Amino acid sequence: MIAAALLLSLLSVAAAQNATTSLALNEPPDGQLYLGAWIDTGVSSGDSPLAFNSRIGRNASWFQASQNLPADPYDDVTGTGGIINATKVFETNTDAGVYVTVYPEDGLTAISAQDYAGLGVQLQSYITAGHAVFLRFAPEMNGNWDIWGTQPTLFKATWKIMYESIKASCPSCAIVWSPNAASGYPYGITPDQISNATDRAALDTNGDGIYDSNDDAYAPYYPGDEYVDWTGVSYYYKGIYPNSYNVIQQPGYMATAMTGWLQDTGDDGGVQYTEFYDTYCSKKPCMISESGAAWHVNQTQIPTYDGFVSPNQEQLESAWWEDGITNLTFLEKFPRLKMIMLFEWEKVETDNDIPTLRDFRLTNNSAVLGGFTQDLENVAQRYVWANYLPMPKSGSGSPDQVPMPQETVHRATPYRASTPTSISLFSSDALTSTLLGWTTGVAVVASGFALGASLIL
Ligand SMILES: *[C@@H]1O[C@H](CO)[C@@H](O)[C@H](O)[C@H]1NC(C)=O
Ligand SMILES: *[C@@H]1O[C@H](CO)[C@@H](O)[C@H](O)[C@H]1NC(C)=O
Ligand SMILES: *[C@@H]1O[C@H](CO)[C@@H](O)[C@H](O)[C@H]1NC(C)=O
Ligand SMILES: *[C@@H]1O[C@H](CO)[C@@H](O)[C@H](O)[C@H]1NC(C)=O
Ligand SMILES: *[C@@H]1O[C@H](CO)[C@@H](O)[C@H](O)[C@H]1NC(C)=O
Ligand SMILES: *[C@@H]1O[C@H](CO)[C@@H](O)[C@H](O)[C@H]1NC(C)=O
Ligand SMILES: *[C@H]1O[C@@H](CO)[C@H](O)[C@@H](O)[C@@H]1NC(C)=O
Repeated sequence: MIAAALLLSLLSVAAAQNATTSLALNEPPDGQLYLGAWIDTGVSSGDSPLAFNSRIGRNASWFQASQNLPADPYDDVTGTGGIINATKVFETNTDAGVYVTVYPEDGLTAISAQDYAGLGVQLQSYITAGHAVFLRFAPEMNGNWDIWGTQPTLFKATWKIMYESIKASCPSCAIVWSPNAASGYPYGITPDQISNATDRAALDTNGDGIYDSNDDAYAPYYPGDEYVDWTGVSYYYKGIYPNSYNVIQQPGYMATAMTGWLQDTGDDGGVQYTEFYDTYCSKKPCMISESGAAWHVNQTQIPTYDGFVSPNQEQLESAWWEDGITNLTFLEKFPRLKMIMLFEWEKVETDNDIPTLRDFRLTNNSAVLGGFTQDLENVAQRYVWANYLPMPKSGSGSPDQVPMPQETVHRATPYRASTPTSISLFSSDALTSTLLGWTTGVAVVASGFALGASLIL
């Protein structure tokens, strides 16, 4: 009896362990993670997943692309709009997954049941062709730079409908809930920009009548564990105020995406923004859904104080990857972080009314690429790489079976890519001539934030 009871309890311990260690959809084994890339495949860049793989000498496991829902008409001049062109992933001749970011560009209420059904069929066709799928819907919903932002009540209601609709036709699609990383929250957003009283109350999570960094940057938008397969954050380094010149990031900056702790030299030693890792990576695997450090190709407002030395592109970018992507201390500290997605784009972004051309790419400049691939070599075993799989030629799920856009329009402006265009909140008054480097800069940002962004609801 005792032996049987012991056996039974051992079995239940084993079963419980199995339950807690079972992997989520698309989750790589413990001790490993994915490296994915979001490539600018627009005609003006001419880049492709195949060319990216060739540059790094490895086969990335995921490639990201975005489309709107309802889909935009296809533009045959820029090659944008419509639905994503998954052939660009298939032509790597690997089983790399298709990571689809979907923007509800016409607003959360503009999506019909048919739109979801069509998206589900589209995504399922990639799985049928042998390519796993992530769907990241309406990302960065906690910011206000996109039409679906700062609407927590509507967002959660829409999300549940989206989740159930997609799962009905694409049960193996892994659906990613992915806010913007909390640093700088609430990103200068004022209560009058929140659409209604219900949402204003929902965003004042500590109920003190003030919408500020003490409020939870994520919880108001979380639809619940039963509606999420993976979690993630967008995370970038764009310099220090006013985000228009090149300066090396502070050590441990990558960890801030997980812990919410942003170090500075102020009285408190830093600012505690909403913690991410313990809350959102424990029950679900998590990812950095898009990421990069901005090299300001055309820097403006360069500090003139003695001792400021502008880094070169490789120095700036290596500080970024050595702090995260190739940093074993970082990877071991956050083992539930199971994907890092590179934003391989160069684009103009505007912060504080200063537009700069920003190069986030780790594989374009040859010195940057050389340094990156060399460091990646040291941690290559840590990452899951794609295997080889011939490109599907015909039949269900092959590119020729995926519905391609019928409509053709000509548009003047290129298709957008998603990154917050403004996360610096502070007037230039806050920047004093005593700026001495990143530490002081971050302190200025933090104190400017405390002064400027505590707005009464
Ligand atoms: C736990 O998982 C292993 C491997 O999948 C399996 O062989 C074993 O029977 C499972 N144990 C229990 C108690 O479910
Ligand atoms: C990457 O995939 C291609 C195409 O299948 C294959 O020929 C090549 O050997 C792979 N490269 C590596 C480094 O595995
Ligand atoms: C999709 O990508 C493939 C491979 O690069 C290309 O041949 C094809 O023209 C593209 N289709 C569209 C509609 O852009
Ligand atoms: C940036 O500066 C370079 C070199 O001065 C120039 O060729 C380029 O046109 C500038 N780009 C932008 C977007 O201002
Ligand atoms: C690696 O990550 C740890 C933990 O975030 C950090 O303390 C350290 O400075 C990083 N190393 C480098 C070289 O950036
Ligand atoms: C770097 O990007 C530019 C476009 O921004 C492209 O013309 C050039 O071929 C790229 N170089 C490499 C080595 O990828
Ligand atoms: C804000 O109010 C709540 C409660 O009435 C509604 O459910 C939301 O849909 C509404 N949000 C928007 C953006 O209209």
